[in-house]
Amino acid sequence: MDYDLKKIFDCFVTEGTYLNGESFGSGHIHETFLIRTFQPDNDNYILQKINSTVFRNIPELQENLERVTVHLQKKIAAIPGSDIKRECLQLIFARNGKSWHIDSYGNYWRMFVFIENHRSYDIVDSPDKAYEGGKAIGRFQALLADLSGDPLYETIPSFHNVEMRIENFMKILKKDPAGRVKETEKETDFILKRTEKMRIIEILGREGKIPVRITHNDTKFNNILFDENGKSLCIIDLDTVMPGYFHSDFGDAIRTGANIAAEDEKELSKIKMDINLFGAYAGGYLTETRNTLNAIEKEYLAFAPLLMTYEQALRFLSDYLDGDKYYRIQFEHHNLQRTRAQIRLLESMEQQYGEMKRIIKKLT
Ligand code: ADP
Ligand code: GN1
Ligand code: MG
Repeated sequence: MDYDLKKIFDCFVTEGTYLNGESFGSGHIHETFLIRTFQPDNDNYILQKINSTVFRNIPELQENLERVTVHLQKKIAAIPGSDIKRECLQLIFARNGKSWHIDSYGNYWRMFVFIENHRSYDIVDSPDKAYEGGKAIGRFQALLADLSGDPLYETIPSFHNVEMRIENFMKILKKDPAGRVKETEKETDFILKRTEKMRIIEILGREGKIPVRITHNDTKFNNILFDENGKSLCIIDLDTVMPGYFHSDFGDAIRTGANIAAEDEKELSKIKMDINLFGAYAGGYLTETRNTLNAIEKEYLAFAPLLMTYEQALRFLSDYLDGDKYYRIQFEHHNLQRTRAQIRLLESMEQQYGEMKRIIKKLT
């Protein structure tokens, strides 16, 4: 889709003037563009067309984002030697006084300062990066623990409620809206065999054994930006920062950061969870959170990557059966390929679960 990026950019309050704009990044949700400004000394920007199918209430989404980014900016600015421009996501306001702009087609747009010279990793190539990523997520959770005021809005209701996602999957199976159920019997079987086991975090939450905390909820490893020296810089993609369980963040970062292959790898034999990357991430994460997590949270930490990989397989498969309505896809059977890759990854984790539990026990 072609957009008049300059016209949209001009609706925001910026110092520099528009030079050019191009598609940027590999996110699955929004349409993201890097906007370069004419003046070399001025900031460049990330302009996003917000996915309004996924996020149904954009004023609430943006209010969360404003609160979270301002809170993080204040806290990070107080750390000696910090670089606020690169360590915090910074929203740019539109000329209408809001942090979003609606174009003449009814599309919602928002803008951030572009974090220069960052690196982001779809696949992690060293335990050092995994450790650093773990520390960054742990620190992020700690920084948000004292966010004051009302609870954040639930920008996507029941986002990581796997029981609800299973229920929804059953409905889709019954309805078969895209006529694809028949070709996914093997994958569906795999999912259905594990439904009981995967409910445990929800059950512990309901019993009050695992507390609700402010979590990121989308800790895909490429949402952690690094600097040129391999140090973590900034956590981005804050749309789903809201109340949740720490397990979601730990699990999703391992799902994406300890897999030695791509999230959608076609060649299933290439997919494996690397136990060293797992251990390194967990080590970094626990340096920041060891004193916060309660005993039950710690006990179930090793299970979290299995749960989040299961949930992701379930989500990709549900979307495939639903006719590809949620995730941006690059080719026709992309969501099925993604499902198969996540199933393979979960099998790899299941094989190594004993060792994962031993590592966490040692680290806690
Ligand atoms: P999605 O929800 O679609 O994943 P993100 O907010 O994660 O959207 O943005 C997509 C990609 O754009 C990111 O993976 C990252 O590469 C890039 N990106 C987003 N915000 C910034 C920023 N402030 N500075 C630099 N890159 C960014
Ligand atoms: C989406 O936005 P992005 O691409 O970082 C999704 C995550 C999934 C992920 C799978 C709001 O993440 O929940 O785990 O794709 N984000 C949303 O790659 O649904
Ligand atoms: Mg993202």
